Amino acid sequence: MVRYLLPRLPYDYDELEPFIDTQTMEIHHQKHHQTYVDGLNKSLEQIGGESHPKYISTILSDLQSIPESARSSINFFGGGFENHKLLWETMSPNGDKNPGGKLADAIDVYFNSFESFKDEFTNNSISIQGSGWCWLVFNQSYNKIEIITTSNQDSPWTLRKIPILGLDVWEHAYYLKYQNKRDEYVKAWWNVINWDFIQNRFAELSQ
Ligand code: MN3
Repeated sequence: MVRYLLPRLPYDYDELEPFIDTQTMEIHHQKHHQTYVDGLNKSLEQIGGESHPKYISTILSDLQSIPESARSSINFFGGGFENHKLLWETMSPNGDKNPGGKLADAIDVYFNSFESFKDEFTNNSISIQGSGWCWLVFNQSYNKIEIITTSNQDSPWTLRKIPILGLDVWEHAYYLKYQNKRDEYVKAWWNVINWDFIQNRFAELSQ
């Protein structure tokens, strides 16, 4: 049966300094993400590995096909696995300050400008009550991009929306450096976004 593995980071733990600190990156990747990987594998074992081989995004898009006994744990651990995988991929120590290509055009169409997109995304992130994520997603049904928020580890895939960019606002993502100041963490995070990766992802999705 397929076992999920902790994805490697595309940079070192200290490379997102000073915006995201080394210790937070180490604990977030080695401990928190590993917990989601282990929980996902265990949950799939409990249902005998049926639904495999499939990408986790396919499983999350059709949770109703999972036996009810494992549905909520696969939602949580599978979401946690996939959400963090994207989080690592969408950060970079030397990213551009803003997107280009078709994504830049789409942002202008749906949010007027990159600056107003950033404001809206920031406000949504800060307003999440408790733990969750803020997302830029591609809504395939309407062929458009949207900002959404989800609670806990709920993945946009469970809403049949494709995550393009996601920000983790669980306290474990920022508490060591920023304590309760989530707004300062969100502001810092804009400095480490891998727009190159994100605009390529969007270009492939929106063909
Ligand atoms: Mn996290």
